[in-house]
Amino acid sequence: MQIRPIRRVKLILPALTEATSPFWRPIKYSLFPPLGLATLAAFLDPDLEIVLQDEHVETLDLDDEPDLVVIQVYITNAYRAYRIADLYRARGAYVALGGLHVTSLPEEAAAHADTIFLGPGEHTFPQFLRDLEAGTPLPRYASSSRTLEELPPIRRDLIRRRLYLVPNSIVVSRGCPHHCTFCYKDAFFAGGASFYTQRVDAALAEIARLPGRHLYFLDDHLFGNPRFARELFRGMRGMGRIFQGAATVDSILRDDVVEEAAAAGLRSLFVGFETLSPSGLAGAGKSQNLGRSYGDVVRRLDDLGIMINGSFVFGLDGDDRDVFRRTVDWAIHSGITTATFHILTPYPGTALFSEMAARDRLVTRNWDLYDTRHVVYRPIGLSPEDLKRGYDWAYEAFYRWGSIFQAASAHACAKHALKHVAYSAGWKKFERAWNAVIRIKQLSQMRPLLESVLSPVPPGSRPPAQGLEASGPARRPLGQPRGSVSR
Ligand code: B12
Ligand code: SF4
Repeated sequence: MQIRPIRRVKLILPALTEATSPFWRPIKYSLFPPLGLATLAAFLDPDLEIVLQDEHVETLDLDDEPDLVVIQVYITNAYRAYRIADLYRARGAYVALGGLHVTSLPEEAAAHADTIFLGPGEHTFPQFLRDLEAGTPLPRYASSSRTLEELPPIRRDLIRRRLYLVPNSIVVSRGCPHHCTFCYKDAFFAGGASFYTQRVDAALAEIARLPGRHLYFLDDHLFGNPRFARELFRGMRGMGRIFQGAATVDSILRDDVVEEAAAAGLRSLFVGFETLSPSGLAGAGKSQNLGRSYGDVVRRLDDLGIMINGSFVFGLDGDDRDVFRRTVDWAIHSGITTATFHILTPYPGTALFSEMAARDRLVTRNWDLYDTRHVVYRPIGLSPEDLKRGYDWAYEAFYRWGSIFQAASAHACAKHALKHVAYSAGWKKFERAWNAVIRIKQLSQMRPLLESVLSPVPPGSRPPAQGLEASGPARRPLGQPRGSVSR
Protein backbone atom coordinates (compact mmCIF):
# COMPACT_ATOMS: atom_id res chain seq x y z
CA MET A 1 0.00 0.00 0.00
CA GLN A 2 0.94 3.63 -0.45
CA ILE A 3 1.81 5.03 3.00
CA ARG A 4 0.84 8.67 3.45
CA PRO A 5 3.22 10.95 5.32
CA ILE A 6 2.13 10.84 8.97
CA ARG A 7 0.82 14.21 10.18
CA ARG A 8 -2.44 13.37 11.95
CA VAL A 9 -2.67 10.47 14.42
CA LYS A 10 -5.84 9.18 16.00
CA LEU A 11 -5.93 6.82 18.99
CA ILE A 12 -9.27 5.12 19.65
CA LEU A 13 -10.76 3.05 22.44
CA PRO A 14 -13.98 1.72 20.84
CA ALA A 15 -16.94 1.12 23.13
CA LEU A 16 -17.32 -2.32 24.63
CA THR A 17 -20.42 -4.07 23.39
CA GLU A 18 -22.20 -3.42 26.68
CA ALA A 19 -22.40 0.21 25.61
CA THR A 20 -25.36 -0.72 23.45
CA SER A 21 -26.95 -3.30 25.76
CA PRO A 22 -29.29 -3.13 28.74
CA PHE A 23 -26.25 -3.85 30.96
CA TRP A 24 -24.78 -0.47 30.10
CA ARG A 25 -23.87 1.34 33.27
CA PRO A 26 -22.42 4.67 32.19
CA ILE A 27 -20.71 5.17 35.55
CA LYS A 28 -18.76 1.89 35.28
CA TYR A 29 -17.37 2.95 31.92
CA SER A 30 -16.68 6.55 32.95
CA LEU A 31 -14.31 5.54 35.70
CA PHE A 32 -10.94 5.23 33.99
CA PRO A 33 -9.41 6.93 30.95
CA PRO A 34 -7.62 4.87 28.26
CA LEU A 35 -4.27 4.67 29.98
CA GLY A 36 -2.78 2.19 27.48
CA LEU A 37 -3.38 4.55 24.56
CA ALA A 38 -2.06 7.55 26.48
CA THR A 39 1.05 5.45 27.21
CA LEU A 40 1.53 4.74 23.50
CA ALA A 41 0.91 8.39 22.57
CA ALA A 42 4.01 9.31 24.53
CA PHE A 43 6.13 7.74 21.78
CA LEU A 44 4.66 9.94 19.06
CA ASP A 45 6.37 13.09 17.91
CA PRO A 46 4.63 15.80 20.00
CA ASP A 47 4.53 18.05 16.95
CA LEU A 48 2.07 15.75 15.22
CA GLU A 49 -1.65 16.45 15.39
CA ILE A 50 -2.77 13.81 17.94
CA VAL A 51 -6.32 13.01 19.00
CA LEU A 52 -7.31 10.43 21.61
CA GLN A 53 -10.98 9.38 21.70
CA ASP A 54 -12.72 7.06 24.17
CA GLU A 55 -16.12 6.00 22.89
CA HIS A 56 -17.34 5.22 26.41
CA VAL A 57 -17.44 8.89 27.26
CA GLU A 58 -17.80 10.68 23.92
CA THR A 59 -19.22 10.16 20.44
CA LEU A 60 -16.50 9.14 18.01
CA ASP A 61 -15.82 11.52 15.19
CA LEU A 62 -15.48 9.13 12.25
CA ASP A 63 -15.58 11.77 9.50
CA ASP A 64 -11.99 12.83 9.92
CA GLU A 65 -8.94 11.90 7.84
CA PRO A 66 -6.11 10.76 10.11
CA ASP A 67 -2.99 9.30 8.51
CA LEU A 68 -2.33 6.79 11.30
CA VAL A 69 -5.05 5.16 13.40
CA VAL A 70 -4.18 3.25 16.58
CA ILE A 71 -6.97 1.12 18.03
CA GLN A 72 -7.07 -0.79 21.33
CA VAL A 73 -8.97 -4.05 21.02
CA TYR A 74 -10.62 -5.81 23.98
CA ILE A 75 -12.64 -8.96 23.42
CA THR A 76 -16.05 -7.31 23.61
CA ASN A 77 -15.15 -4.30 21.51
CA ALA A 78 -13.41 -6.40 18.86
CA TYR A 79 -16.18 -6.34 16.22
CA ARG A 80 -16.67 -2.62 16.72
CA ALA A 81 -12.90 -2.07 16.52
CA TYR A 82 -12.71 -4.04 13.26
CA ARG A 83 -15.52 -1.99 11.70
CA ILE A 84 -13.76 1.25 12.60
CA ALA A 85 -10.46 -0.13 11.31
CA ASP A 86 -12.04 -1.16 7.98
CA LEU A 87 -13.61 2.27 7.61
CA TYR A 88 -10.33 4.13 8.08
CA ARG A 89 -8.36 1.72 5.90
CA ALA A 90 -10.84 2.23 3.08
CA ARG A 91 -10.07 5.93 3.46
CA GLY A 92 -6.34 5.34 3.05
CA ALA A 93 -5.24 5.64 6.67
CA TYR A 94 -2.60 3.30 8.08
CA VAL A 95 -4.30 1.22 10.80
CA ALA A 96 -2.52 -0.39 13.76
CA LEU A 97 -4.39 -2.77 16.08
CA GLY A 98 -3.17 -4.02 19.45
CA GLY A 99 -4.29 -5.02 22.93
CA LEU A 100 -5.51 -8.14 24.69
CA HIS A 101 -7.75 -9.54 21.99
CA VAL A 102 -5.29 -8.96 19.15
CA THR A 103 -2.68 -10.82 21.17
CA SER A 104 -5.08 -13.74 21.73
CA LEU A 105 -6.27 -13.97 18.13
CA PRO A 106 -3.73 -12.28 15.83
CA GLU A 107 -5.00 -13.90 12.61
CA GLU A 108 -8.51 -12.62 13.20
CA ALA A 109 -7.29 -9.06 13.83
CA ALA A 110 -4.76 -9.07 10.99
CA ALA A 111 -7.59 -9.12 8.44
CA HIS A 112 -8.53 -5.60 9.59
CA ALA A 113 -5.13 -3.99 10.11
CA ASP A 114 -2.01 -2.91 8.31
CA THR A 115 -0.01 -3.81 11.39
CA ILE A 116 -0.92 -5.80 14.49
CA PHE A 117 0.83 -5.83 17.84
CA LEU A 118 1.11 -8.71 20.26
CA GLY A 119 1.65 -8.03 23.96
CA PRO A 120 2.55 -4.77 25.68
CA GLY A 121 3.43 -1.92 23.32
CA GLU A 122 6.20 -0.07 25.16
CA HIS A 123 8.95 -1.48 22.95
CA THR A 124 7.20 -2.57 19.77
CA PHE A 125 5.30 0.66 19.17
CA PRO A 126 8.37 2.95 19.06
CA GLN A 127 10.13 0.40 16.82
CA PHE A 128 7.09 0.43 14.52
CA LEU A 129 7.10 4.24 14.40
CA ARG A 130 10.75 4.21 13.32
CA ASP A 131 9.99 1.58 10.65
CA LEU A 132 6.95 3.50 9.48
CA GLU A 133 8.98 6.64 9.06
CA ALA A 134 11.53 4.66 7.06
CA GLY A 135 8.70 3.30 4.91
CA THR A 136 9.25 -0.30 6.04
CA PRO A 137 6.66 -1.13 8.71
CA LEU A 138 6.15 -4.84 9.41
CA PRO A 139 2.72 -6.48 9.38
CA ARG A 140 3.23 -7.84 12.88
CA TYR A 141 5.25 -6.90 15.96
CA ALA A 142 5.48 -9.22 18.95
CA SER A 143 6.79 -7.88 22.23
CA SER A 144 9.67 -9.75 23.83
CA SER A 145 11.70 -7.07 25.57
CA ARG A 146 9.98 -6.13 28.83
CA THR A 147 10.92 -3.23 31.03
CA LEU A 148 9.22 -0.08 32.26
CA GLU A 149 12.46 1.83 32.64
CA GLU A 150 13.26 5.01 30.72
CA LEU A 151 9.75 5.44 29.36
CA PRO A 152 8.55 8.88 28.31
CA PRO A 153 5.87 10.39 30.58
CA ILE A 154 2.35 9.24 29.69
CA ARG A 155 0.48 11.80 27.54
CA ARG A 156 -2.16 12.50 30.19
CA ASP A 157 -2.75 15.87 28.60
CA LEU A 158 -4.65 14.03 25.83
CA ILE A 159 -7.15 12.72 28.40
CA ARG A 160 -10.30 14.75 29.01
CA ARG A 161 -10.11 14.50 32.79
CA ARG A 162 -13.47 15.99 33.58
CA LEU A 163 -15.27 13.14 31.81
CA TYR A 164 -13.95 10.56 34.28
CA LEU A 165 -14.59 9.90 37.93
CA VAL A 166 -11.07 8.53 38.37
CA PRO A 167 -8.74 10.28 35.93
CA ASN A 168 -5.76 9.47 38.14
CA SER A 169 -5.47 5.81 37.18
CA ILE A 170 -1.93 4.54 37.20
CA VAL A 171 0.00 1.29 36.72
CA VAL A 172 3.41 0.81 38.29
CA SER A 173 3.85 -2.83 37.27
CA ARG A 174 2.69 -5.11 34.47
CA GLY A 175 1.33 -8.62 34.78
CA CYS A 176 1.33 -10.80 37.84
CA PRO A 177 3.50 -13.56 39.35
CA HIS A 178 0.63 -16.09 39.38
CA HIS A 179 -0.88 -18.33 36.70
CA CYS A 180 -4.63 -18.74 37.10
CA THR A 181 -5.98 -20.77 34.19
CA PHE A 182 -8.78 -18.31 33.37
CA CYS A 183 -6.60 -15.20 33.38
CA TYR A 184 -5.52 -13.23 30.31
CA LYS A 185 -2.04 -12.71 31.63
CA ASP A 186 -0.02 -15.76 30.52
CA ALA A 187 -1.25 -15.36 26.95
CA PHE A 188 -0.73 -11.60 26.87
CA PHE A 189 2.80 -11.72 28.27
CA ALA A 190 3.95 -14.84 26.36
CA GLY A 191 7.43 -14.47 24.89
CA GLY A 192 8.94 -12.46 27.74
CA ALA A 193 8.69 -11.56 31.41
CA SER A 194 5.12 -11.77 32.68
CA PHE A 195 5.61 -9.68 35.78
CA TYR A 196 7.79 -6.59 36.08
CA THR A 197 7.70 -3.26 37.85
CA GLN A 198 8.72 0.33 37.32
CA ARG A 199 11.64 1.69 39.31
CA VAL A 200 10.36 3.00 42.65
CA ASP A 201 11.68 6.52 42.05
CA ALA A 202 10.03 6.67 38.62
CA ALA A 203 6.72 5.44 40.08
CA LEU A 204 6.90 8.05 42.85
CA ALA A 205 7.68 10.77 40.30
CA GLU A 206 4.65 9.75 38.25
CA ILE A 207 2.47 9.84 41.35
CA ALA A 208 3.79 13.27 42.25
CA ARG A 209 2.81 14.53 38.76
CA LEU A 210 -0.84 13.58 39.29
CA PRO A 211 -3.04 16.42 40.51
CA GLY A 212 -5.58 16.02 43.31
CA ARG A 213 -5.60 13.46 46.08
CA HIS A 214 -7.18 10.23 44.88
CA LEU A 215 -5.34 7.53 42.87
CA TYR A 216 -6.42 4.18 41.50
CA PHE A 217 -3.67 1.63 40.85
CA LEU A 218 -4.84 -0.59 37.96
CA ASP A 219 -2.02 -3.08 38.49
CA ASP A 220 -3.15 -6.70 38.39
CA HIS A 221 -1.38 -7.30 41.69
CA LEU A 222 -0.07 -4.23 43.48
CA PHE A 223 1.66 -6.30 46.19
CA GLY A 224 3.11 -8.79 43.65
CA ASN A 225 6.70 -7.78 44.38
CA PRO A 226 6.76 -7.16 48.16
CA ARG A 227 10.09 -5.32 48.14
CA PHE A 228 8.97 -2.95 45.42
CA ALA A 229 5.57 -2.46 47.06
CA ARG A 230 7.06 -1.76 50.49
CA GLU A 231 9.47 0.85 49.12
CA LEU A 232 6.74 2.42 47.04
CA PHE A 233 4.39 2.76 50.00
CA ARG A 234 7.15 4.10 52.24
CA GLY A 235 7.91 6.68 49.56
CA MET A 236 4.23 7.61 49.38
CA ARG A 237 3.92 8.31 53.10
CA GLY A 238 3.43 11.99 53.65
CA MET A 239 2.22 12.58 50.08
CA GLY A 240 -1.34 12.92 51.41
CA ARG A 241 -2.78 10.47 48.90
CA ILE A 242 -5.72 8.13 49.23
CA PHE A 243 -5.75 5.21 46.86
CA GLN A 244 -7.33 1.96 45.72
CA GLY A 245 -5.75 -1.10 44.15
CA ALA A 246 -5.84 -4.89 43.77
CA ALA A 247 -3.94 -7.70 45.50
CA THR A 248 -4.15 -11.43 46.11
CA VAL A 249 -5.35 -13.27 49.22
CA ASP A 250 -1.90 -14.65 50.11
CA SER A 251 -0.17 -11.28 49.76
CA ILE A 252 -2.54 -9.71 52.28
CA LEU A 253 -1.69 -12.33 54.88
CA ARG A 254 2.00 -12.73 54.03
CA ASP A 255 3.90 -9.87 55.64
CA ASP A 256 3.65 -6.19 56.53
CA VAL A 257 3.06 -4.82 53.03
CA VAL A 258 -0.64 -4.24 53.64
CA GLU A 259 0.15 -2.19 56.76
CA GLU A 260 2.65 -0.14 54.75
CA ALA A 261 -0.01 0.36 52.10
CA ALA A 262 -2.58 1.47 54.67
CA ALA A 263 -0.09 3.94 56.16
CA ALA A 264 0.48 5.35 52.66
CA GLY A 265 -3.26 5.85 52.07
CA LEU A 266 -4.74 2.56 50.81
CA ARG A 267 -8.50 2.72 51.45
CA SER A 268 -10.01 -0.01 49.32
CA LEU A 269 -8.67 -3.19 47.82
CA PHE A 270 -9.93 -5.48 45.04
CA VAL A 271 -9.35 -9.05 46.22
CA GLY A 272 -9.71 -12.12 43.99
CA PHE A 273 -11.44 -14.57 46.35
CA GLU A 274 -13.07 -16.18 43.28
CA THR A 275 -14.57 -19.19 45.10
CA LEU A 276 -15.01 -20.67 48.56
CA SER A 277 -14.34 -24.13 47.15
CA PRO A 278 -10.80 -25.55 47.51
CA SER A 279 -11.33 -27.89 44.55
CA GLY A 280 -12.56 -24.94 42.46
CA LEU A 281 -9.40 -23.02 43.37
CA ALA A 282 -7.19 -25.99 42.56
CA GLY A 283 -8.96 -26.49 39.21
CA ALA A 284 -8.41 -22.83 38.32
CA GLY A 285 -4.71 -22.98 39.20
CA LYS A 286 -5.35 -20.46 41.97
CA SER A 287 -2.88 -22.03 44.38
CA GLN A 288 -2.16 -18.68 46.05
CA ASN A 289 -5.64 -18.82 47.64
CA LEU A 290 -5.52 -22.47 48.69
CA GLY A 291 -5.35 -23.13 52.41
CA ARG A 292 -5.63 -19.41 53.26
CA SER A 293 -8.29 -18.19 55.62
CA TYR A 294 -10.54 -15.72 53.85
CA GLY A 295 -11.81 -14.73 57.29
CA ASP A 296 -8.30 -13.61 58.23
CA VAL A 297 -8.04 -11.58 55.03
CA VAL A 298 -11.28 -9.78 55.83
CA ARG A 299 -10.28 -9.16 59.46
CA ARG A 300 -6.88 -7.83 58.58
CA LEU A 301 -8.20 -5.38 56.01
CA ASP A 302 -11.09 -4.38 58.23
CA ASP A 303 -8.77 -3.66 61.14
CA LEU A 304 -6.80 -1.35 58.88
CA GLY A 305 -9.98 0.43 57.75
CA ILE A 306 -9.58 -0.84 54.18
CA MET A 307 -12.79 -1.54 52.25
CA ILE A 308 -12.95 -4.73 50.21
CA ASN A 309 -14.13 -5.22 46.64
CA GLY A 310 -14.40 -9.01 46.47
CA SER A 311 -14.22 -10.75 43.11
CA PHE A 312 -16.09 -14.05 42.70
CA VAL A 313 -16.51 -16.40 39.77
CA PHE A 314 -19.40 -18.80 39.20
CA GLY A 315 -19.46 -21.90 37.01
CA LEU A 316 -16.21 -23.58 37.95
CA ASP A 317 -16.33 -27.35 37.64
CA GLY A 318 -17.76 -28.58 40.92
CA ASP A 319 -20.07 -25.58 41.44
CA ASP A 320 -23.65 -26.62 42.15
CA ARG A 321 -26.94 -24.73 42.42
CA ASP A 322 -26.15 -23.70 45.97
CA VAL A 323 -22.91 -21.91 45.11
CA PHE A 324 -24.64 -18.54 44.62
CA ARG A 325 -26.33 -18.55 48.01
CA ARG A 326 -23.18 -19.77 49.79
CA THR A 327 -21.03 -17.10 48.18
CA VAL A 328 -23.43 -14.21 48.74
CA ASP A 329 -24.05 -15.26 52.35
CA TRP A 330 -20.35 -15.37 53.00
CA ALA A 331 -19.74 -11.98 51.39
CA ILE A 332 -22.55 -10.32 53.35
CA HIS A 333 -21.68 -11.91 56.68
CA SER A 334 -18.02 -11.04 56.21
CA GLY A 335 -18.75 -7.37 55.56
CA ILE A 336 -17.40 -7.27 51.98
CA THR A 337 -18.13 -3.72 50.79
CA THR A 338 -18.66 -4.31 47.08
CA ALA A 339 -18.69 -7.55 45.14
CA THR A 340 -17.93 -8.23 41.50
CA PHE A 341 -19.45 -11.48 40.30
CA HIS A 342 -18.42 -13.16 37.05
CA ILE A 343 -19.67 -16.08 35.05
CA LEU A 344 -16.58 -18.13 34.24
CA THR A 345 -15.41 -17.02 30.79
CA PRO A 346 -12.76 -18.86 28.79
CA TYR A 347 -10.88 -16.05 27.04
CA PRO A 348 -9.10 -17.12 23.86
CA GLY A 349 -5.43 -17.72 24.55
CA THR A 350 -5.94 -18.91 28.11
CA ALA A 351 -5.33 -22.44 29.38
CA LEU A 352 -9.02 -22.57 30.24
CA PHE A 353 -9.99 -21.82 26.64
CA SER A 354 -7.73 -24.57 25.23
CA GLU A 355 -9.10 -27.06 27.70
CA MET A 356 -12.73 -26.15 26.97
CA ALA A 357 -12.13 -26.22 23.21
CA ALA A 358 -10.40 -29.61 23.45
CA ARG A 359 -13.40 -31.02 25.32
CA ASP A 360 -15.84 -29.42 22.93
CA ARG A 361 -17.42 -27.39 25.73
CA LEU A 362 -17.53 -24.01 23.98
CA VAL A 363 -21.01 -23.20 22.77
CA THR A 364 -20.27 -19.93 20.96
CA ARG A 365 -17.40 -17.94 19.57
CA ASN A 366 -19.41 -14.74 19.39
CA TRP A 367 -16.93 -12.56 21.28
CA ASP A 368 -19.62 -10.02 22.14
CA LEU A 369 -20.91 -12.57 24.64
CA TYR A 370 -17.53 -13.01 26.35
CA ASP A 371 -18.27 -10.31 28.90
CA THR A 372 -18.51 -12.55 32.00
CA ARG A 373 -22.27 -11.98 32.06
CA HIS A 374 -23.18 -14.72 29.55
CA VAL A 375 -22.65 -18.47 29.66
CA VAL A 376 -20.49 -19.27 26.64
CA TYR A 377 -19.53 -22.85 27.58
CA ARG A 378 -21.18 -26.03 28.83
CA PRO A 379 -20.93 -26.00 32.63
CA ILE A 380 -20.69 -29.22 34.67
CA GLY A 381 -23.01 -29.66 37.65
CA LEU A 382 -25.23 -26.71 36.68
CA SER A 383 -27.39 -26.03 33.66
CA PRO A 384 -26.46 -22.88 31.68
CA GLU A 385 -29.84 -21.42 32.69
CA ASP A 386 -29.19 -22.06 36.39
CA LEU A 387 -25.79 -20.48 36.08
CA LYS A 388 -27.12 -17.34 34.45
CA ARG A 389 -30.06 -17.13 36.85
CA GLY A 390 -27.82 -17.68 39.86
CA TYR A 391 -25.38 -15.01 38.69
CA ASP A 392 -28.18 -12.46 38.24
CA TRP A 393 -29.60 -13.44 41.61
CA ALA A 394 -26.22 -12.96 43.31
CA TYR A 395 -25.99 -9.34 42.18
CA GLU A 396 -29.55 -8.65 43.12
CA ALA A 397 -29.25 -10.31 46.54
CA PHE A 398 -25.90 -8.75 47.45
CA TYR A 399 -26.98 -5.21 46.60
CA ARG A 400 -30.41 -5.24 48.28
CA TRP A 401 -30.69 -2.48 50.86
CA GLY A 402 -31.09 -5.12 53.59
CA SER A 403 -27.90 -6.87 52.51
CA ILE A 404 -25.98 -3.61 52.36
CA PHE A 405 -26.98 -2.74 55.93
CA GLN A 406 -26.33 -6.27 57.12
CA ALA A 407 -22.86 -6.34 55.56
CA ALA A 408 -22.10 -2.88 56.96
CA SER A 409 -23.02 -4.06 60.45
CA ALA A 410 -20.25 -6.66 60.27
CA HIS A 411 -17.69 -3.91 60.93
CA ALA A 412 -16.78 -3.32 64.54
CA CYS A 413 -16.37 0.40 63.92
CA ALA A 414 -19.46 2.57 63.33
CA LYS A 415 -17.67 4.99 61.04
CA HIS A 416 -16.42 2.14 58.87
CA ALA A 417 -19.99 0.81 58.72
CA LEU A 418 -21.24 4.21 57.54
CA LYS A 419 -18.58 4.40 54.87
CA HIS A 420 -19.51 0.90 53.79
CA VAL A 421 -23.13 1.95 53.23
CA ALA A 422 -22.11 5.12 51.40
CA TYR A 423 -19.64 3.35 49.11
CA SER A 424 -21.74 0.30 48.31
CA ALA A 425 -25.00 2.21 47.82
CA GLY A 426 -23.19 4.95 45.90
CA TRP A 427 -21.86 2.33 43.48
CA LYS A 428 -25.08 0.45 42.83
CA LYS A 429 -28.11 2.37 44.10
CA PHE A 430 -27.92 5.77 42.47
CA GLU A 431 -27.65 4.88 38.82
CA ARG A 432 -30.03 7.62 37.68
CA ALA A 433 -28.17 10.28 39.62
CA TRP A 434 -24.85 9.15 38.11
CA ASN A 435 -26.39 9.16 34.64
CA ALA A 436 -27.63 12.71 35.13
CA VAL A 437 -24.22 13.89 36.30
CA ILE A 438 -22.54 12.19 33.35
CA ARG A 439 -25.04 13.69 30.91
CA ILE A 440 -24.24 17.23 32.05
CA LYS A 441 -20.50 16.37 32.00
CA GLN A 442 -19.99 17.17 35.67
CA LEU A 443 -18.51 13.87 36.85
CA SER A 444 -15.36 15.56 38.09
CA GLN A 445 -17.55 17.46 40.60
CA MET A 446 -18.24 14.12 42.30
CA ARG A 447 -14.59 13.39 43.06
CA PRO A 448 -14.57 15.18 46.44
CA LEU A 449 -17.49 12.98 47.46
CA LEU A 450 -15.55 9.84 46.52
CA GLU A 451 -12.53 11.16 48.41
CA SER A 452 -14.55 11.84 51.52
CA VAL A 453 -16.01 8.32 51.50
CA LEU A 454 -12.49 6.95 51.12
CA SER A 455 -10.96 9.23 53.74
CA PRO A 456 -9.32 7.41 56.65
CA VAL A 457 -11.19 6.39 59.76
CA PRO A 458 -9.18 8.07 62.58
CA PRO A 459 -7.28 5.40 64.56
CA GLY A 460 -8.97 6.47 67.82
CA SER A 461 -12.39 5.58 66.48
CA ARG A 462 -11.39 2.03 65.56
CA PRO A 463 -11.21 -0.82 68.06
CA PRO A 464 -7.66 -2.14 68.60
CA ALA A 465 -6.47 -4.54 65.87
CA GLN A 466 -7.01 -8.17 66.74
CA GLY A 467 -4.16 -10.61 66.44
CA LEU A 468 -4.16 -12.87 63.41
CA GLU A 469 -5.22 -16.41 63.94
CA ALA A 470 -3.71 -19.08 61.74
CA SER A 471 -7.14 -19.62 60.27
CA GLY A 472 -10.69 -19.12 61.36
CA PRO A 473 -14.17 -18.19 60.38
CA ALA A 474 -15.16 -14.86 58.93
CA ARG A 475 -16.21 -12.10 61.33
CA ARG A 476 -19.50 -13.89 61.85
CA PRO A 477 -20.40 -17.53 61.36
CA LEU A 478 -21.85 -18.31 57.95
CA GLY A 479 -25.56 -18.72 57.49
CA GLN A 480 -26.67 -22.27 56.87
CA PRO A 481 -26.82 -23.08 53.17
CA ARG A 482 -30.46 -22.70 52.21
CA GLY A 483 -31.37 -24.97 49.36
CA SER A 484 -31.29 -23.99 45.75
CA VAL A 485 -31.29 -20.56 44.23
CA SER A 486 -34.46 -18.60 43.82
CA ARG A 487 -35.00 -14.97 42.90
C1 B12 B 1 -9.35 -0.31 33.43
C2 B12 B 1 -9.91 -1.68 33.18
C3 B12 B 1 -11.23 -1.75 32.76
C4 B12 B 1 -12.02 -0.54 32.37
C5 B12 B 1 -11.70 -0.37 30.83
C6 B12 B 1 -11.81 1.00 30.29
C7 B12 B 1 -10.45 1.64 30.09
N1 B12 B 1 -10.50 2.91 30.09
O1 B12 B 1 -9.42 1.03 29.89
C8 B12 B 1 -13.47 -1.02 32.64
C9 B12 B 1 -13.87 -0.69 34.07
C10 B12 B 1 -14.51 -0.47 31.70
C11 B12 B 1 -13.28 -2.54 32.51
C12 B12 B 1 -14.33 -3.39 32.28
C13 B12 B 1 -14.16 -4.75 32.19
N2 B12 B 1 -13.05 -5.44 32.33
CO1 B12 B 1 -11.34 -4.62 32.65
N3 B12 B 1 -9.64 -4.03 33.17
C14 B12 B 1 -9.14 -2.85 33.35
C15 B12 B 1 -7.70 -3.00 33.87
C16 B12 B 1 -7.77 -3.03 35.39
C17 B12 B 1 -6.69 -1.96 33.47
C18 B12 B 1 -6.51 -1.67 31.98
C19 B12 B 1 -5.33 -0.76 31.84
O2 B12 B 1 -5.49 0.44 31.76
N4 B12 B 1 -4.11 -1.32 31.85
C20 B12 B 1 -2.88 -0.57 31.81
C21 B12 B 1 -2.45 -0.24 30.37
C22 B12 B 1 -1.12 0.46 30.38
O3 B12 B 1 -2.33 -1.45 29.68
P1 B12 B 1 -3.23 -1.83 28.45
O4 B12 B 1 -4.51 -1.09 28.47
O5 B12 B 1 -3.29 -3.29 28.33
O6 B12 B 1 -2.41 -1.25 27.18
C23 B12 B 1 -1.17 -1.81 26.79
C24 B12 B 1 -1.26 -2.99 25.82
O7 B12 B 1 -2.50 -3.67 25.83
C25 B12 B 1 -0.87 -2.49 24.49
N5 B12 B 1 -1.91 -1.99 23.59
C26 B12 B 1 -3.23 -1.80 23.78
N6 B12 B 1 -3.81 -1.35 22.66
C27 B12 B 1 -2.86 -1.24 21.74
C28 B12 B 1 -2.89 -0.82 20.40
C29 B12 B 1 -1.71 -0.79 19.68
C30 B12 B 1 -1.74 -0.36 18.26
C31 B12 B 1 -0.48 -1.15 20.29
C32 B12 B 1 0.79 -1.03 19.59
C33 B12 B 1 -0.46 -1.61 21.61
C34 B12 B 1 -1.64 -1.65 22.31
O8 B12 B 1 -0.01 -1.41 24.79
C35 B12 B 1 -0.39 -0.77 26.01
C36 B12 B 1 0.88 -0.41 26.74
O9 B12 B 1 1.62 -1.57 27.01
C37 B12 B 1 -7.34 -4.40 33.28
C38 B12 B 1 -6.24 -5.12 34.05
C39 B12 B 1 -4.87 -4.64 33.64
N7 B12 B 1 -4.01 -4.51 34.60
O10 B12 B 1 -4.57 -4.36 32.49
C40 B12 B 1 -8.69 -5.11 33.34
C41 B12 B 1 -9.02 -6.15 32.28
C42 B12 B 1 -8.64 -5.63 30.93
N8 B12 B 1 -10.49 -6.24 32.37
C43 B12 B 1 -10.95 -7.42 32.26
C44 B12 B 1 -12.33 -7.76 32.35
C45 B12 B 1 -12.65 -9.24 32.44
C46 B12 B 1 -13.30 -6.77 32.33
C47 B12 B 1 -14.82 -6.99 32.35
C48 B12 B 1 -15.36 -8.09 31.47
C49 B12 B 1 -15.24 -7.21 33.81
C50 B12 B 1 -16.73 -7.27 34.02
N9 B12 B 1 -17.29 -8.41 34.23
O11 B12 B 1 -17.37 -6.25 33.99
C51 B12 B 1 -15.34 -5.61 31.91
C52 B12 B 1 -15.65 -5.51 30.44
C53 B12 B 1 -14.44 -5.64 29.54
C54 B12 B 1 -14.78 -6.34 28.26
N10 B12 B 1 -16.03 -6.51 28.00
O12 B12 B 1 -13.93 -6.76 27.52
C55 B12 B 1 -9.85 -8.42 32.02
C56 B12 B 1 -9.77 -8.74 30.52
C57 B12 B 1 -9.71 -10.19 30.20
C58 B12 B 1 -9.66 -10.36 28.69
N11 B12 B 1 -8.97 -11.37 28.23
O13 B12 B 1 -10.23 -9.61 27.94
C59 B12 B 1 -8.61 -7.64 32.56
C60 B12 B 1 -7.28 -7.99 31.91
C61 B12 B 1 -8.54 -7.92 34.08
C62 B12 B 1 -8.11 -9.33 34.42
N12 B12 B 1 -6.99 -9.49 35.10
O14 B12 B 1 -8.75 -10.30 34.10
N13 B12 B 1 -11.99 -2.87 32.66
S1 SF4 C 1 -3.84 -13.57 40.54
FE1 SF4 C 1 -5.24 -12.34 39.27
S2 SF4 C 1 -3.94 -11.27 37.78
FE2 SF4 C 1 -2.72 -12.91 38.70
S3 SF4 C 1 -2.87 -14.63 37.27
FE3 SF4 C 1 -4.49 -14.89 38.83
S4 SF4 C 1 -6.33 -13.85 38.03
FE4 SF4 C 1 -4.55 -13.19 36.81
